[in-house]
Amino acid sequence: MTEQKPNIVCLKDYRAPDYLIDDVELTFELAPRDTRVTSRLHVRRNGDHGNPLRLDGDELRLESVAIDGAALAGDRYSIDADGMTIESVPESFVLEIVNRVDPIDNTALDGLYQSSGNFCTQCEPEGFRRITYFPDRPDVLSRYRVTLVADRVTCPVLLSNGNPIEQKDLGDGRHQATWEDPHPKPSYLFALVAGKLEAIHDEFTTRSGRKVDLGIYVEPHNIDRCDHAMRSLIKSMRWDEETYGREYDLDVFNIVAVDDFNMGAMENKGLNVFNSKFILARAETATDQDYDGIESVVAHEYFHNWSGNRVTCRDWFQLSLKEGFTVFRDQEFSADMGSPAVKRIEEVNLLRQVQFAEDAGPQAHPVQPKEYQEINNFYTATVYNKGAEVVRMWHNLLGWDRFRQATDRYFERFDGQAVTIEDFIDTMAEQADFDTAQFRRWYDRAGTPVVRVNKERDGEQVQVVLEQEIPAVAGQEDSDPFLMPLRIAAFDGEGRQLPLDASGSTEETLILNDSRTTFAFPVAADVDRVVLSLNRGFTAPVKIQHAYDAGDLTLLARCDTDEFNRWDAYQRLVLKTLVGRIREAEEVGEWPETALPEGLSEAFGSVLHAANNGTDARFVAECLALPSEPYIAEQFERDVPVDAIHRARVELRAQLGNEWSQSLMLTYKNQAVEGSYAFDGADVGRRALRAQCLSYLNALDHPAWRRLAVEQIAETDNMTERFNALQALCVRESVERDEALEGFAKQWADDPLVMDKWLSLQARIVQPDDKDTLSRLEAHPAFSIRNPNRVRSLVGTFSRANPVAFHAASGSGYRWVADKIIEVDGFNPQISARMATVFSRWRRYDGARADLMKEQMTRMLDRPDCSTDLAEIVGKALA
Ligand code: B3K
Ligand code: ZN
Repeated sequence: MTEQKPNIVCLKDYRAPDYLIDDVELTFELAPRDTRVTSRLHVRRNGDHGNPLRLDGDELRLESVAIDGAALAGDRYSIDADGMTIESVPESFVLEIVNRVDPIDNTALDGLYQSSGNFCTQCEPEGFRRITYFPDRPDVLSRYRVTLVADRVTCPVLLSNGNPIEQKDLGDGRHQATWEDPHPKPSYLFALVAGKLEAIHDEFTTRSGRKVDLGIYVEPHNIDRCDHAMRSLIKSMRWDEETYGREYDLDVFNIVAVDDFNMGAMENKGLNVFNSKFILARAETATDQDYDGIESVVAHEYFHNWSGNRVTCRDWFQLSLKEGFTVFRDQEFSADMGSPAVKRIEEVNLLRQVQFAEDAGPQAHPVQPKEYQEINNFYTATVYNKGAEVVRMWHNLLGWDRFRQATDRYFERFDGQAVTIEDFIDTMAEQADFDTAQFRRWYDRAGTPVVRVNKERDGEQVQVVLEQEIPAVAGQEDSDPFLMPLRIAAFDGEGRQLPLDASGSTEETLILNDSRTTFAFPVAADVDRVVLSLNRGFTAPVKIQHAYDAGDLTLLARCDTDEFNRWDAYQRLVLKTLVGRIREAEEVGEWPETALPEGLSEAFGSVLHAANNGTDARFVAECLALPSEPYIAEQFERDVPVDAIHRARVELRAQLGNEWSQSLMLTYKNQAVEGSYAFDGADVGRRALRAQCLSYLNALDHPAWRRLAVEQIAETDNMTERFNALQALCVRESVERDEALEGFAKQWADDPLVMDKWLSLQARIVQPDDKDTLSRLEAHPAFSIRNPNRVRSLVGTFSRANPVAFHAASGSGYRWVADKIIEVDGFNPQISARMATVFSRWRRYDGARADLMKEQMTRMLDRPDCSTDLAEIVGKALA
């Protein structure tokens, strides 16, 4: 066990910086080993005090320190493990520091490192201190002038933030380029890239007439995979002007794609650095899902230019200020680019599966956390996705016009400043006619509220009672109610939408702000049945409990005019069937022989047939997708029946496939896409629906359906259909499956992003205790433990999407994953800590499994060199 006491950073301890730095001049003499960094900081005292100057620094080799040109003797400053202190300094001065770093040894991918031999940086949140000594906190904003010096042959491209100022040859085989960023920014937005890269270029003229040169830089062999990202960038720039009135503010905007990257992408000012997964796409190698991901991540990083860069965070407790808001912005952008209902379904799926789970476990924290040990552990679904839901509620409560007035004011008032969530709330509150103090609870209180809804019919009136229940989590035990908008409607037994008031309006947004809220509406005496449609469009990020019977859900799945709720009703129906079977098996002690419930079967058929009657095929595909095993597991508070969940799901797929095989086959044929691949809404929908049909059919042990998949692989021109068919074949064991997997590996051996798909498909199907397959995959040339994308594809998918093997009763799954985490922790703590969250909710599993999980967590923690990142995650889980 690490004996060191964790260093806890608390929001309440925030103090303004003692010194500000107006201008930064950096010179990098780049080399894989011994990169020399010369930093000239124009420092100014902030306020009246005699405090020393403290600079953060991590793993730096100091060469010299000088103030106003005079070198400092060793006794004028001190160096410790976290930085440098200079005891007495003038009121304002120029501090020159020279230090060295070794990018080639930087395996944590944080700070200045190399990817495929090219230099790149990642500084958010605390990576800049791994480059040079600096007050590495977001409330110190400076103008940067950066000069890069490097070998002309190995580094023909030299990029940094802002606008290019000059480039020259140094005559000794090296060249240099200088970049200047006129917009003051915190150090976390600094970036440089140098290497052998090629670019595609385009341009965008802002509505006030600024011509912006756009560039996407990639390794030369990827140059034919950048067009979709460029189109996405241009669409994002236009959308932010049209929707939020936000214009771009530099002469250039560059994006660089790198293969080794800890997360999705980074919004460095004017120089976004991306995980290549979120840039590279062409029809033969990327799926529709990849195309979607690229569009939304490119948009997300671009939108940060205002929500994050121009207006930034005072400290890291304010992270959701930029992330929640920017996620909401990118969600709305994607909704506008495609199908709003499908987009909303995807968002809620993620929220329910990842954020609700996080919010119910040992890592639960509010949207604005109050303390942390390692800030990198707080880039979470709560900060990002629940944060976005909270912004969405502002938007729903204020309405678009007032919300937009508030965002205009926010950007204008705080432009160039580092601000707080409180500042955002205050600006929204100026437009609000409700109790914003109560609304603030969404930022302060962890846990997912439950809203229990009861309905009573009293003659010609329906009385709806809504009660809030606030779970005790993470030491927060109060049960004060939240303020939330909840959109509702009602239907009669024929599926006709009922008026909710005398004016005839058929939808109401209730504002719940008490533990108990009632709402009544009149119904005609001859209406014999009333079915409520609750939390339409998922207006509030809560769990709704209401005693729906199968008939209610079937009716809503067919008739609800809110598409999101139509999907939700169908999913609830499926979930009800699955959970019912699992519980029955538990009760009787053996697996029940159960026929397919008629209501569910009919609902399935009517959803499937809706695609032939003009319903968006993509929406239909979303409905037909069975709830994932982890989401089914969420329905069980303890002793999660891992194996029964798997079995029930497999069995239901086969029953539905069997019952509807003819219609599935017909739909599969009808939805075939004519012509060559295009990333176009209608075609994407058709492919998604065909994928579902093929998966249901392949749940049956019949060569004809396997042949269909094999033919699809052979005949298609694109990765979406190839991958979907392979995935369908993976629904059960077969010779065809094994041959297809082998053929795929041969064909795409040289394409790491495609091989990630292959790794994850197999991680998903590897059987419990099959150590040989895991060893074979690990040893495969497509895998590398050093690359985060590979690790996520193999280890991440195994631990999150293959519960039967991860939770194998022998403990072999836990052990294998823990081995990988320990190995990764030796060189990349951000990734090991993230991987370890899969163990966090060990208490929900039966005693034997819980003990085995605990044992592995103790093993991870009980190492003298356990990183602080991993120690925080595992320590909290075990506490
Ligand atoms: N802001 C970055 C995330 C940085 C994560 C550092 N561990 C990407 C984004 O949310 O846009
Ligand atoms: Zn972001």
